[in-house]
Amino acid sequence: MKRLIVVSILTAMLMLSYSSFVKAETALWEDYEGDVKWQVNNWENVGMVEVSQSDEQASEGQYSLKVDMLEEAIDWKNKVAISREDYLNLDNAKIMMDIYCPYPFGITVALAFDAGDNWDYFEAPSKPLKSGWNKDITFDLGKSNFKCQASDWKHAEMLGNKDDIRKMHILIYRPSKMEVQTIYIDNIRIK
Ligand SMILES: [Ca+2]
Repeated sequence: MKRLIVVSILTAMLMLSYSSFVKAETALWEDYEGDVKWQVNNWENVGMVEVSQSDEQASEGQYSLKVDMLEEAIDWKNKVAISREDYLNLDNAKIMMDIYCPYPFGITVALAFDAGDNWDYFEAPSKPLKSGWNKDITFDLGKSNFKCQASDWKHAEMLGNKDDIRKMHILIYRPSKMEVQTIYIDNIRIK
């Protein structure tokens, strides 16, 4: 009987550790179900934008992040940028997210990071959004396709200090002349 109990406990422990291992494979990092942790960037070359929690267009749970772009896009100011501070180890990582985009074409999304003690900026190539749901948009952070100061702002470098990320930025690029627009983001995962 005693041995049976020990075996049962061991089996339960094994199953528990297996389930936490599976969860660690793809971790939900941002679900927008709680307080909004994202700030709007006020860099010179970004347009006005507001973010808020929304109960529309959630792909996970009940809420998403509503991103209201409030200014006409022009050539040198053709994007908006929102950011969340967090210490992350993104070595060998991929980032996945879902975006609902009600517009037919022309909008793209990119990820960027501030990394290391100097908070150096690295930006991944952008990906096009199609009309409607864009589920599982995936950024592979292991490629030499980041632009940064060291690459003279060409997409040619590895993400530096990827085990010491300080802040994640989501950038929405828009064609010139696009005016007020709203998209929704949800379910950001780290794989
Ligand atoms: Ca959600």
